[in-house]
Amino acid sequence: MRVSALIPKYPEPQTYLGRTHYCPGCGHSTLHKILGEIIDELGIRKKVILIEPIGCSVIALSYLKVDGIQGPHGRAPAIATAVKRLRPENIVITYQGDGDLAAIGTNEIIHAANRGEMFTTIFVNNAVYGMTGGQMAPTTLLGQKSTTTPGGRVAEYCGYPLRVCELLNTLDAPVYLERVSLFDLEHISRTKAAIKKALINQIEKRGFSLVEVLSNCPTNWKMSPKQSWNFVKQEMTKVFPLGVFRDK
Ligand SMILES: Cc1ncc(C[n+]2csc(CCOP(=O)(O)OP(=O)(O)O)c2C)c(N)n1
Ligand code: SF4
Repeated sequence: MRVSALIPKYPEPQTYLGRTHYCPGCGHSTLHKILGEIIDELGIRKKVILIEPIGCSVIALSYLKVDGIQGPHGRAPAIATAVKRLRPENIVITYQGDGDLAAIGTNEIIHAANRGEMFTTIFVNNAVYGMTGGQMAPTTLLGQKSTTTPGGRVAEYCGYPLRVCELLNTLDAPVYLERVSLFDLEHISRTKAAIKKALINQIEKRGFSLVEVLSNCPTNWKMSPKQSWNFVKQEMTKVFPLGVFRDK
């Protein structure tokens, strides 16, 4: 028997195109790959409309072979609302960072979730504004250094880290809210399962789902990829506990 016959044949990725521009070890790359796999597994590639944000993932559509719209400065939920209402047969996904979703566009996500819009949000919480050089985000931890909090975030001046899943869990309409992470293989699998579930919710017309993904920014945190994932695991999860907040 030839050795090649023993190697399992995996289907060619249809959606994820690979070769991203992200910094080495950045969670955005892993997340794009997972999202591509899920879209392939659900067979929805031709139905997906991805609303990409402002931030490092501003050109996510260059790496995922789906239709989409660029929704800068936190407005992805408004664009997604319009697209989903006009084209209910499509699968509409917003992909947003914490600067984009939880600072610049906080009102957008709260009202879209409160209206129970029928789209799916992937919220990437890496505790800083990555693309613009590591400024403090609403999700920056107390004491965490950023370019705008060089001595560490102080609650008296900057408030406290904003917990988006917990905030949205006060609303009646959302059907699914979960916080996951990518710091090891087990949690990458959990993230994949959560995003898949959120998309199945949309396929089954259940309502608004959001998956918050605790991610890293080794470049702006000034850490190696390994150190940055340890920071996510040991420090971020204390402030942003993982788990399902809503599943109805
Ligand atoms: C100097 C400057 N200020 C503000 C902006 C607007 N802006 C674009 S990306 C970004 C930060 C996005 O951060 P986040 O949503 O956390 O995404 P990440 O890059 O961390 O993935 C901001 C504020 C800009 N482009 N340039
Ligand atoms: S700056 Fe941070 S968030 Fe942006 S690609 Fe690099 S590591 Fe990722």
